[in-house]
Amino acid sequence: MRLSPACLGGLPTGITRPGYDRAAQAVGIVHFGIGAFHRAHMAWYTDRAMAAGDRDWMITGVSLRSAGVAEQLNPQGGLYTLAERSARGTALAVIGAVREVLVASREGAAVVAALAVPATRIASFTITEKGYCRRADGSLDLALADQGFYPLLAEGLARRQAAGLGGLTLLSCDNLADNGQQLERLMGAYLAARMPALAPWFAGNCTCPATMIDRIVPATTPADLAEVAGALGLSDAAAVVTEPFSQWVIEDRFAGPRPRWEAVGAELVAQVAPYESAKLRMLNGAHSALAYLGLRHGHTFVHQAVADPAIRPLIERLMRVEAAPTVAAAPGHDLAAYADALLARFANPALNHRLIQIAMDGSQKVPQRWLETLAEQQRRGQDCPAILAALAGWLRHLRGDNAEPWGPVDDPLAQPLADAWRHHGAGGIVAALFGPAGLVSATWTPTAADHATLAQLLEAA
Ligand code: NAI
Ligand code: CS2
Repeated sequence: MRLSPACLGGLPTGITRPGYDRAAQAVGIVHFGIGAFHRAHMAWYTDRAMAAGDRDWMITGVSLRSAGVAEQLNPQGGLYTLAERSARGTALAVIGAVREVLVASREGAAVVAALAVPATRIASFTITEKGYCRRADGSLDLALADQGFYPLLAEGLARRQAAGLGGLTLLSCDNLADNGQQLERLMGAYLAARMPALAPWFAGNCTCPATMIDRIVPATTPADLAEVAGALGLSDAAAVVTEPFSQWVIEDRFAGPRPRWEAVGAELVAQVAPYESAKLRMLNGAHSALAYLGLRHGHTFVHQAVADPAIRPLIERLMRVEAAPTVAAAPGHDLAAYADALLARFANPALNHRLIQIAMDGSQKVPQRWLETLAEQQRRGQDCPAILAALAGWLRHLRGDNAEPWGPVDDPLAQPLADAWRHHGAGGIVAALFGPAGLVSATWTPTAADHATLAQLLEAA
């Protein structure tokens, strides 16, 4: 039998279940990209906010690419299990905040209608870094944007304007630097090009707060589903697995009402940047380094790579010596203790976080994870040997060094990056990717010394 609202009463004791009347709650949030992370993070916060007494914050999920998650969640009435795993064991909770999932490709009109309902106050996003459709210089790629969330959101906002409704808060929960500001700029650019009459209304009525989002959520595996089914006595096609840790820092700049997420652990602050740059440059920077160096050393999971004495010192250096000094920490945020806590999280033996998942989409991740640190340290005249070693690991990955056994490179720029390797080889690949006309990013221009170090590292491989 499959998990569904009718089964909630019969779940084994010890499994947390929704602490509110789901059927009585209206939808207040439309979420684009309802992948594993959203289910383990924002939906979990929202579920607990409603359990704490908040009302009408159910979530309508939107799938932009495939019907998979709709097929997992809709037959279960939106219910799914969240499994929190650590060395101490697993805690299970059934989360009730999702009402349904719409598939944009066949239910676009329903997505627009959901955005235009008066009770909807927030449109949120976990569409991966590439979902924002940015070019290497950060500008909007209009042709790509026409295929993504932009037209649906624009149409929904136009309906709200026409109906005299308030604007929406657009909440990006993706790992981009300045995610709120970027979304605001990109949506503004989309409207300027495609619906110029709506642009001033958007600017005057909608807000895009920045967020720092943190919880390690590996892609769910068949073994995870089997374990959850064993504990539930029911199958659950939409279960997600995560660590006990979670953090959410949100810029308190909403266009209208919002859930009381602060009652369930979120931090509402005036400035997210200090938390966000620490997280992106230290956690994510270390994660990507573990991915490319770990795959090279034959590892599969993060906990294996971080335990490898050939890799660990580089990761420590990357976080503590190279990234941390570039971060203007928030008051009371001890970055040395933060690095210690990150290493302990990476070592979680119960979380089989695949390096190949983190290695995906490097062209979209590397700029905010490594290149901003490199650029800042370059201004200070400091070298970053750990990041350069990781960067060489990524370049080798792009060359296809990990194709056996991991398959082809999974990156929206895979083809142009492979072409760049073919045309430029080890001697020219660095110049082709970085700097003002680079394929990947303009934020960091390598010096002659960086070129020499990278050439040496690539040769040694
Ligand atoms: P996932 O693979 O489970 O879900 C990704 C979602 O994004 C899916 O709904 C997919 O359809 C959508 N998507 C993919 N490419 C897209 C595109 N080009 N345009 C529009 N939508 C697209 O991945 P998961 O784990 O949910 O992560 C998603 C994002 O959440 C990450 O890229 C990151 O920015 C953020 N995040 C993830 C964390 C994690 O540990 N999994 C933690 C913190 C943030
Ligand atoms: C990871 C992140 O997949 C990746 O690239 O580095 O998703 C990481 O798990 C999260 O940002 C942790 O909050």
